[in-house]
Amino acid sequence: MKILVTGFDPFGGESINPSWEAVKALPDTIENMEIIKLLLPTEFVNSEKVLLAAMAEHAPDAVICCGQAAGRKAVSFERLAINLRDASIADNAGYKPTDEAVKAGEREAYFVTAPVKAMAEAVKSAGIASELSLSAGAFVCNNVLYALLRETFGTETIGGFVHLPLSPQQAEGKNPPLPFMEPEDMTRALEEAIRVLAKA
Ligand code: PCA
Repeated sequence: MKILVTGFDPFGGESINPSWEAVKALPDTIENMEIIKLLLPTEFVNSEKVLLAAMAEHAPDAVICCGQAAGRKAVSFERLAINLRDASIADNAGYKPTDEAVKAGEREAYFVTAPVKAMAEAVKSAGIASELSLSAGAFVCNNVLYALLRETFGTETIGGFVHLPLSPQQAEGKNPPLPFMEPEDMTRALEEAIRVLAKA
């Protein structure tokens, strides 16, 4: 099996993005699955293009995208993507859409096809806080997840999304204080979640 795992570049004035830090640190194989790591730009338009090009190139069996979600205290497995762009800050290309569709006139939402309950359970069993989430927001992460699930709809390709807390260095000095997680734990959480796919 081939698994494409993506992380985003830093945005919103941060100098790192814990999602890419965690993805970058993954091993190249997990239980005979080849792990392909890809950095996505935190840009509405380009992130979709970069993702779809990589999917066309590698034809992965599963795609797990990861992003930063300041304020979350656990590794969050998203359950759906909605057809909405509503940004509270500009993306890295300076684009700040309000109440726009990801794809005009298309379906309102897609459910992820990754086994999120088993994945969240596996992370919890490894002693790392995990949860399920009903909204990936309306910024670039949700947009990428919508694009991924639209592309894989009706196919065998598994699609999922993991939101990660801030890393300690990002949380330091934030007022009000925000939860954080150790980078090693975030990487291990992804590894445990991906391991579930070998049995899926
Ligand atoms: N998090 C943002 C976009 C990039 C990232 O890492 C989000 O939650 O939409």
